[in-house]
Amino acid sequence: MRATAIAQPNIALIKYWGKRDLERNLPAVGSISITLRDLYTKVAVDLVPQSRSDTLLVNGAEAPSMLARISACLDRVLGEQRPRAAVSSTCNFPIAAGLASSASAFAATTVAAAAAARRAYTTAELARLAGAASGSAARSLIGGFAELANLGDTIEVRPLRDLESWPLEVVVAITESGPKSTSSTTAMEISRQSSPFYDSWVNQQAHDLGIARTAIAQRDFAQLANIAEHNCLKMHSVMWASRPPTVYWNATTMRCLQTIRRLQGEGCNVFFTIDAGPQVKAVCLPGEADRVRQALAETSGVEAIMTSGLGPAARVVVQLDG
Ligand code: 2P0
Repeated sequence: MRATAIAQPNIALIKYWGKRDLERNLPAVGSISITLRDLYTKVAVDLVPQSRSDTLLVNGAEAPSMLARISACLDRVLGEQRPRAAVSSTCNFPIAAGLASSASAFAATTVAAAAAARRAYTTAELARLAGAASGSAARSLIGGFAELANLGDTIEVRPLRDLESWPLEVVVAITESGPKSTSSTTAMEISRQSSPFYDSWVNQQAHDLGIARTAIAQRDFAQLANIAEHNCLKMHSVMWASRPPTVYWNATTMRCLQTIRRLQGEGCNVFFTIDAGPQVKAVCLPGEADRVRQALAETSGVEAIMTSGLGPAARVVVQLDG
């Protein structure tokens, strides 16, 4: 039995950084994200009962380094006695470069595996399964604006607003397309164990989530911009102060921030956010994307630009027997 699913990456406006339970991959904080439309990962899962091992192709090439994590994800969705699977993934943007490729990959894998085996999971269950593989993947089970609530011994995702009713646009400035030097899982643990700012980060998150939730409900762009930039800079401050420090930024990252500050000074409705990598995501009101795109493209060191509107939830696109 086979199924193919597509999932879009999501960009956190209020960030997930830190784990409360490493074993079960439970986050230490809730988060709020937007799911993107034009970036995607498409995953086909083919259950092969006669096979003895899983296989993984990423963009047509064997990817042995990622296979263990995919196999563990399949175990969670289908149980350890499951048939082996041939998994094939295609992604239209750089992988492991701070563009949430693990969010879209694990959301799509979870949804495709469940569909291939005809398991009728609810969205809440799929989100928990995807989140156990990669925390941010849970949010890609929701389209538009999503909140991941951290409820103690579990997580819950819910939509905050659909993608049509506030069609924000995102311009991504790629400043370095290679894979990141430190995985987010490793960097989060270093932050938790050694950053003097970690506890205040965790303690202030409910406050930031509340402000962002209200800003999204009221479509208050200025308020959302203010809290999202603050939350992003706070997350990076936690990691800069850890030992060893984690600095994902490069000089071009900083230049992009200066470009965005200049645009804001000129009255442009745009704000920045940066994840576990050096890329800069500029979130703007509809109609501002061309101007933002041009300004970032002219910023010295920017390698490429991707633009996207808000996108839908992870979904099955093909389901076949035999
Ligand atoms: C986020 N990031 O909220 C934050 C902001 C990166 C910076 O979620 O360890 O790959 O697999 O649960 O989901 C990236 O971390 O981490 C991430 P794991 P994940 O989007």
